[in-house]
Amino acid sequence: MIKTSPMDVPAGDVELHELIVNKLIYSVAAREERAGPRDWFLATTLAVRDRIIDRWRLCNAAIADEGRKQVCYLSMEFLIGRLLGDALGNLGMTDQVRRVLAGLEVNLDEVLGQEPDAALGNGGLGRLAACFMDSMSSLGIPAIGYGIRYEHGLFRQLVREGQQQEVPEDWLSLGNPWEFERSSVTYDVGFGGHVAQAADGQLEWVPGETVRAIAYDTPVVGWRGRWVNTLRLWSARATDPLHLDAFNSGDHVGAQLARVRAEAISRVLYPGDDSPAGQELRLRQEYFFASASLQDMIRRHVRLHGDILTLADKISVQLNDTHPAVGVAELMRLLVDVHELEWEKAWEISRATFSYTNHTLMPEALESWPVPLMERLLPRNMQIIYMINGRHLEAARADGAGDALLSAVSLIDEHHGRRVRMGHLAFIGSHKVNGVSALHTGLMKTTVFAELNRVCPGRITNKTNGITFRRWLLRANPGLTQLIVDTIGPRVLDDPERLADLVPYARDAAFQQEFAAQRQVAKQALVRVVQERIGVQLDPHALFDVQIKRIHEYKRQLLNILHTVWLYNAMRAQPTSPWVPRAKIFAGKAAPSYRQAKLIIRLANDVARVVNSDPTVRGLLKVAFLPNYNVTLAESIIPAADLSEQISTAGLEASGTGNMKFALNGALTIGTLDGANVEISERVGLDNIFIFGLEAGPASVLRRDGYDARAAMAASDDLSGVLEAISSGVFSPGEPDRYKGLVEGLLAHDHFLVTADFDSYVRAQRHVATRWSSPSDWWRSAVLNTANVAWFSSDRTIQEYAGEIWQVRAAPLD
Ligand code: B1H
Repeated sequence: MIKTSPMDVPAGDVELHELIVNKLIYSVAAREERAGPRDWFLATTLAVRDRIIDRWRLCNAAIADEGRKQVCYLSMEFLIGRLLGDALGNLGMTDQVRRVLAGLEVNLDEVLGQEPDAALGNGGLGRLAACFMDSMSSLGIPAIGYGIRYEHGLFRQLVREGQQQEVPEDWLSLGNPWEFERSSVTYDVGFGGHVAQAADGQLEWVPGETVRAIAYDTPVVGWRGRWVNTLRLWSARATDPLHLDAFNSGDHVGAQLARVRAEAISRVLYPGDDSPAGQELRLRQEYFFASASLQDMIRRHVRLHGDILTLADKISVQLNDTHPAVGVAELMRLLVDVHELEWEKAWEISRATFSYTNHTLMPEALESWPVPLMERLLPRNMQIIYMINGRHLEAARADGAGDALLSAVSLIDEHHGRRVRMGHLAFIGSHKVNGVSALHTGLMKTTVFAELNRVCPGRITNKTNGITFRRWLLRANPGLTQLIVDTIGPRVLDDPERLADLVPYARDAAFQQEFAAQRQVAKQALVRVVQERIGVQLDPHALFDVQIKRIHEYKRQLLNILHTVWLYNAMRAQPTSPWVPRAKIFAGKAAPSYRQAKLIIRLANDVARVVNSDPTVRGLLKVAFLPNYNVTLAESIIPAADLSEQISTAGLEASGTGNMKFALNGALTIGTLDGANVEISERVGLDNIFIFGLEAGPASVLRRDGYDARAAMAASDDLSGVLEAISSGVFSPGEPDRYKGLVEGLLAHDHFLVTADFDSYVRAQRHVATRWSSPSDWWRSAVLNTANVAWFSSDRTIQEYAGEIWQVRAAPLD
């Protein structure tokens, strides 16, 4: 019999016990003796949610009563993952809930495992938004995250016969206990139509189509439960769901077309990690959520403060990349057309309100929209963009800009058909523009935004990314966290800078052993996961060499595969040499339309199959490609990693944030001097990281002037051996030519300098093996990684944004 009677429950737990049981009975309508893990997940979440709501109300009241300035973080993506474990951790309730559930003969971990990942993002950009939401709540910075409530998040990845297959993801299918539908918070968003001139000369947009945005709110609770912010995601509905006339006259499908068209806007997340899908629907999504968010923000501001002129004093809007950049024109439209402000005043307010984060310099990822599409879909916004551009070019000309400079800074790109440059619009419309690592910000000033930086000096600033330690250390790695707390005290939980107190322990043999023991626990757990998911048996004592991230040529998973093949060849040639046993672990999704990335996944799987079934390398080398990489999988892989692969072509990875998660958990990095790797290497010290390869400057020269991979191949036996094996079908015996094209392509135009960096990479991997063979050296370096990366806490990043960009103060936390 299940103990639902509070009689045997410890006094301090009675209230929670009753709450959970009540939720199970009255909200889930399940019978205790029949309830399954999913029922208990719902009941537990609803119980915990009540605690959060109490605080949420207080925080919202405080923002209103105290007239606090608020951040509006506009992002197409929020890759938040599971929420229950995070909420329990932040509220300090994990142990108590575990105990209460155990009293009901329910296992907390099984309950946590019921929650689907909220995968409303592609990769780093979306995960950064999620870490920022956690930090803003933890610091008491009033904030709303605005985005889209995609019915289907990022696709689920299956691997069939070594190849990626995409199936729709369905996170909402069993309901979402975290969200509140706000049927009273709705806005109409227009598309198409024309611009009319009223008798008084005022221009008015008459849309041809109207879509309704409905708010869904999720509370975001910060560390120790002291502050709760809101994640407000918009869902699209038709204003007129059914054309009854058409329906009644028998056109049952046609009667619903408008509805299908409207609701398509929030149906699915675009799975492109680098290039905006060049499709109208994408632009409709961007405008839909930017407009609804800005309307919402203005309505709240006017209600609280009565005066639109003080908008920028009370609200700071951060544009997460250019995806919401059309908001610059939309805010101007709302201020000028709806609130009837003078253009100059509106522009001053708008620029003081907006700031913009750039996340990539890759040309294919810089959004631009064809002018004809903009004119058709958003005619009034397009007029406003012309007005902004006219004044902007006039000012530049007055400052002495010549034609070449004017054409480079114009919002309209005249070279590739006429297109609106969304990065330029975001730049011009913002008071601050930031990059996401020191290197990236420097490159912004000399590449894509070189000319705008001349015209608007001082606007570009750096804000190196960060990660929330609550999720990526405390929750993901409770064993290591406990060891750290036992060693340097619990203050580290509130103040990550205390991690530096671990430095003296780096040489302490006993501490090293305990540190290594925690890694071993995490590795054993991962071994089980890998066995369950793909049936590959890893040796927990092997060096776990891990690359997990989106699959992209510039991230160079191919380089890692080439090294895997090199190791395989070398081990087979000399199986009795003292090899360091390795497990090469890969995970990541490829954009469905990205053929080369999908081929790389296939190669990784083909190499895995051959290597794993070859008895000569048994005990020396295993390769695992784990399907369906997501936040939850990352949480179990990262604590188990010994080596973190951060090997992008220098100059191309804006920051990276996985690199920080690994270093925090004590993995050593093998990496190029790219993105935040540069700053990580400065902090952990060059003795505790394996840096290799071309630096950004020389790499860009080589890429520009052309680089001859055939020469590299001729000069390196190692490289030619590897490429010949792949190209001749060693890993695809059933189809020997499968990778011929890939290898030929690499030799013809190695755009990402894989072959250029190969020898240097293999050398660095040898240093890795040498260090591994000396455990006291390895673990000293590992401890020094954990000890020296406190700066990469997203709390630090957010404090910089708050002080230098948003001018927003944290609320006092009790
Ligand atoms: C990053 C993107 C991105 N940069 C377009 N750019 C997208 C671009 O759907 N789209 O169209 C989606 C995502 N994502 C990443 O941002 C960088 O590559 C990382 O280096 C960086 O760490 C991360 C967060 O700043």
